[in-house]
Amino acid sequence: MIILVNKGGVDHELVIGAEKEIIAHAKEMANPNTKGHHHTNEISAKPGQQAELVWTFKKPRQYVMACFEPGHYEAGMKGVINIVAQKH
Ligand SMILES: [Cu+2]
Repeated sequence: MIILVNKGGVDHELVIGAEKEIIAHAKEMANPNTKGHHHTNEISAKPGQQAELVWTFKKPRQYVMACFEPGHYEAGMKGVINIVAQKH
């Protein structure tokens, strides 16, 4: 489980997935013709609040978590999660 704690003064979100996919989704959401919709791979928190996301990493690969509030991703609000296969 991932807990997003917003200690800042503006809204933030956390979207998780393969980088290409979440960037494509961010562009889609930035289009004013797109009706708001919610995905299971994203949570958001207002200032002083927190949100929880339960996420299962299905395969070993690199995932990215990022915030797509306007300008945030561009400002570097992202992190990389490397999932590696378990060795037996
Ligand atoms: Cu943000």
